[in-house]
Formats: sequence, structure tokens, C-alpha cells
Amino acid sequence: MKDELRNYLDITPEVAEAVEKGRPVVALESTILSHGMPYPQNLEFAKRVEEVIRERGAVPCTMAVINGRMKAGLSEEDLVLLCKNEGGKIGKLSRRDLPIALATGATGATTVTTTMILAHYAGVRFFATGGIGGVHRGAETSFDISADLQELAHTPVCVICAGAKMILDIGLTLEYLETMGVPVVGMGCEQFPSFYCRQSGFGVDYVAEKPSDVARLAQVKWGINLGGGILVGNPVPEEYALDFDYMSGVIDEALAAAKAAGVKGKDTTPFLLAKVVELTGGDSLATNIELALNNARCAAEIAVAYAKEDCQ
Ligand code: PSU
Ligand code: MN
Repeated sequence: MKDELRNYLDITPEVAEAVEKGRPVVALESTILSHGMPYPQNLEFAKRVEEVIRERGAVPCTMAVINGRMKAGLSEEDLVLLCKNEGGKIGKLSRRDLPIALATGATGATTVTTTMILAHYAGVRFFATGGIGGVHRGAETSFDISADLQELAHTPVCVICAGAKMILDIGLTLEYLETMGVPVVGMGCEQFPSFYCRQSGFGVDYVAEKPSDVARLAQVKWGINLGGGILVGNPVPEEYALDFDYMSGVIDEALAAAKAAGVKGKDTTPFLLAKVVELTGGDSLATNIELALNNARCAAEIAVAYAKEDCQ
């Protein structure tokens, strides 16, 4: 870590030691906790996801900003604070918000974008999440394109997700990633998954048969100084997948509700996520939790393979 970063970033001793010794570490985001799942299921999930990473032989590293400090690795107290989100005071911090949060001593959850930034600062190469942000439907007039895609273009972190939700335009999201030079990998699948569903109708650039295939790709991409990220789509386990047509209907309804309520900008994604949970009577929450745990397992296996190949 660069010396000047020490003024702003706290890394737990466990994570710092693992990074120093080239051991596997997996980053986790906190927006999925504060703005993606209700309390107390989010707290239970936050602890469980760290456990599944440990079970696979890697060190978990959940990211956030607490009282104006970037944190790589959180205490249980931090997790409770983020999950309770009392009074809705926990911010949702993207790249543009990060310096403001640090300058004002704020507390906030990190999105895919800011989790990648903190992971990069802390020397962590792999990051498991649920779904990424992307090009929103109607972006041709709203210009709503998640900063996650720019971060994937520039920051050398490999993100393991269950694809992108159909609240987004998945075709345009993949076009954007192609323009930005981000390899999109299918973990044992030929189609980029669509979060609740295993398929989307859109193909990936490379089918990885096993976690070490992704580790090898990362070694090569960063080895030839291409920099930037890698996106891995890991489909939700069959038994938790939801019906494609059913979810398409739910998402259309959620989008209509967002339009009627006049929701815009950074509030759009959290609004849609909460609406989908409501409309599915909680079924989508169970799927969300299971797919995120599945991504954490996959990310840990990739990180373990990467560390074994000694290619840091
Ligand atoms: N998509 C999901 N679940 C999430 C998010 C997106 O299916 O929790 C969160 C992630 O933190 C992601 C952020 O980085 O929302 C994207 O927000 P926006 O669309 O405002 O960029
Ligand atoms: Mn947006």
C-alpha cells in the first residue's frame, strides 16, 4: 500500500498479513447489506458469507467507510451498524461519493465500484458479490449507466457475480463491457446469467470449466499489463433459480412502480431491489442470499488457485 493511503485506509491485521504473504483473500461489498437486503437477514448473511470464504481456505474482507475512514475488513460492530442502517443514515458510496465521505467523516456502504477501489488499495484481487450495476433500460434517454462498468474497465480486480438483474438492459451492459475491454467469463456456462435465472439469452466471451481457469486468465491479463478488471458470471444454483417469465413480469412491475414514484439516479437500484423482494413475497431474497453465498465459494476457490500458481 502506498504510504499516503495509510492516512485514509485501515486494513485489519489478518487481511494485511494474508496480502503480504500472497495468501488468498476475497473482498465483499457492503451496499448489498445496507441497501440490498432487509435487516436482520442481511446481518445473518454478512456473517455466513465470511464463513463460507474461510471454509474454502481464503480470508474474507468486507469493505465500507466508517466515520470517514476506508475499511478493508470489518468488525462485528461495523457489520451491525451497516446492516441496521438506522434512520437510513448509511450512505451508498460510489466513486464520486468516496472523497466526500472521507472529507466529511461520513459512514457509508461500498458498491461494486468502491469495493473494487478499496480492494485494489489493499492489494486484494478477487471480489464476490450478488449482481453488478450496468446499463439501465432506457439509458438512451436517462443516461443511467452504473459506475461499476467504468471501474471494471480500469481497476485490476476480478469480480464474481451471478450476472446482472433484468432491471438492467443486459445486452447493452455487455456491449459496454466489450467497448471497455472487460473479459466476461461464464463459470461453467455459455450464457451470462441474469441473477435470479441461470440464463439471459446473451453469450459470454470465455467459458471457464473450473476456478483455476479464471486464475490463469487473471494471471495472463495482469501479466501482460492490460490492467482493468475481469467479470465472472456464476449462475445461481439450479434449486434456487426462479422462473424467467415470472421474474420478467415482476421486474416490469417494479420498473413501472419506479417510474410512477419518480425515482431517479442512485436511488433507482435500491428501490428496484426492495420492490422485487416485496413483489415476490420474499422468494427473491432467499435466492439472492443463496446466489451470493455461491459466488463467495467460487471466488474463494479462484483466489486459492491464483495463490497456488504464485502469480501475484
Ligand atoms: N445489483 C444487485 N444487487 C445490488 C446492487 C446491484 O442485484 O446490491 C448494488 C451493488 O452495490 C452495485 C450497485 O454496485 O447496487 C449499483 O448501483 P447503481 O446502479 O446506482 O450504480
Ligand atoms: Mn445509476
